[in-house]
Amino acid sequence: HPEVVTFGETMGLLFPAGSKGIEYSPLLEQSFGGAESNLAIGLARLGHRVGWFGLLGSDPIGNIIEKRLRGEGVDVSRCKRASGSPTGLMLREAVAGKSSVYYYRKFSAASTMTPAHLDEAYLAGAKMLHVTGITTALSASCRETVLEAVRIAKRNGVKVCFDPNLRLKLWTIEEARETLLPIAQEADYFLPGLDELKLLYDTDDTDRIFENLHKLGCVCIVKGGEAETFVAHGGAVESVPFFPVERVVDTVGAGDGFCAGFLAGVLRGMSNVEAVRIGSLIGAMVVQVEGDWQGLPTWEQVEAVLGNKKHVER
Ligand code: KDG
Repeated sequence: HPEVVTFGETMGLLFPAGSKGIEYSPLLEQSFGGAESNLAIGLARLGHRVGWFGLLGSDPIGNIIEKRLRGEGVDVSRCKRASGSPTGLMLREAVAGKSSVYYYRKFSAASTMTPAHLDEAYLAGAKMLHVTGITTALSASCRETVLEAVRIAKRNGVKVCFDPNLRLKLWTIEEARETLLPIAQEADYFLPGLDELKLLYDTDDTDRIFENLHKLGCVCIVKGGEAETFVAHGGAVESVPFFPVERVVDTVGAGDGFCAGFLAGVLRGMSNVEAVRIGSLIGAMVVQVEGDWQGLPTWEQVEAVLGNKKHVER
């Protein structure tokens, strides 16, 4: 049975083959991405049993996603196909260092998910449920599905990990606040970015932000300080320095990689601070490789970087 269960929308991804923008690129490369499936790939590579499910379209992009996740060792046994709506798509470009995403996901298969898609026994058998705010922004029925999954987890003693993953292309900040903060209240682990907290709490005052986090009462891991991650727990705040990065190639997926590393640390019985170190190492590895999940390491690669194991080249 999976140790961690997660669900959400995974979309096809199209992006220019060269450094030109979409408008002037006759060729687009193809991949896929989704915050929750990125996390699932991350955990699977780190050696953990993880299940991801969602509603995909009955189309080639859906096939690519399901087959690749299965190939990565993610349990997709609860994944379903919709008959009347397609797998969502996103186009991405980086022009003059500024990256933009264009979503084609309204009325996607994933947005039609309802609480009826939840398998209570499957969720109840896990140690951890991971959900993100993206799913709650897709539709009212998706929001209800996340809330119901959290209720199922709580009544079965399954820990809840929540990444707000604020996407202001999907909803307004007011709508986001109203939905995301109550879920954070229910979570055992809350993993926002500092920039997201500034928007959610409508303040740049970090002291006020931490006061709010302390009131939540859960373990809060705040990503993206200047050069550090903060662990706010039990009224105290600890800071964990970032891992140095030689060259940032693509920051998308870094938060999901961080979260995978953090959860792997927690599952391996590490302290929150030690688990954050693993998370930030993985975040640093992901940003050095193009793609949302391609740079996610195996546990052996993590150990090699930490110096616990020697790398044998040939
Ligand atoms: O966290 C990375 C995700 O943003 C990306 O894979 C796509 O899930 C995605 C989204 O909704 O933006």
